[in-house]
Amino acid sequence: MSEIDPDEYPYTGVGEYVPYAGPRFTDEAASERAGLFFSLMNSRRSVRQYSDRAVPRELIDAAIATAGTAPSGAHQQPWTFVLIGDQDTKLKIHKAAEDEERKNYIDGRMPDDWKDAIARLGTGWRKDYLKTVPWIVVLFEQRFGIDDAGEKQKHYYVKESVGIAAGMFIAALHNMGLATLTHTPSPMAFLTKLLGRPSNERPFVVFPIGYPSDEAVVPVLGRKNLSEILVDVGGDS
Ligand code: IYR
Repeated sequence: MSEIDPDEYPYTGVGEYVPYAGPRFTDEAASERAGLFFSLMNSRRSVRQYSDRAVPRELIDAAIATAGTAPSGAHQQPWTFVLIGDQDTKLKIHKAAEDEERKNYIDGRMPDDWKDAIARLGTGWRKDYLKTVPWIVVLFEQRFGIDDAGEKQKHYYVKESVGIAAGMFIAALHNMGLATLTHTPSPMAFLTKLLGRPSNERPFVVFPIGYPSDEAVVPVLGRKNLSEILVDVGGDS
């Protein structure tokens, strides 16, 4: 192991260091893994029809643990995953979410341009899946922390950090054959109260989680291809 030269890395920091323990692959092995992982992730879709088949709690725990490995601003890990498995709470979330979505879709709170933008997704105010799924996870962002002395602690890059954790959560679930979707029943403030969360936390996204129903369908949407999302500014590296 090479020594860390404080002159080359003046910001190395004050903590202790251990050797990096992540995997190292040959280019060939990396390429094969890359293809497999792309195929797996490219089969992910937001699912709105679920089976009521039970999902072992340990699978959800594993997905949350995986999400918790996400990088975060100042390594503050500003996320809380609230797990709901009891039917009574699911029904309360279902009712409150539909109440908000009815105002959005039916009572004109959602502007026409927004309605137009999501029309091809086939969504509507009814959110039956919130009653069907065995689990709901509500991910909260911690806008600031509270230190041991009860003082407010500033959190950095909260949305970026929680967004990355959400992505890793979705990938972990998909890797297990579990389905989910990112539901944001806006406004979501009712979740803070309903789930008894402290005032430094704000709901970020609702994840209904379960096995897809055998009849589940998803809209034909296609994805942008690589040349549409990659800008190559030249060079061979
Ligand atoms: N939150 C609403 C509306 C909605 C908004 C977007 I942006 C979507 O991509 C999908 C739906 C709902 O969940 O129905």
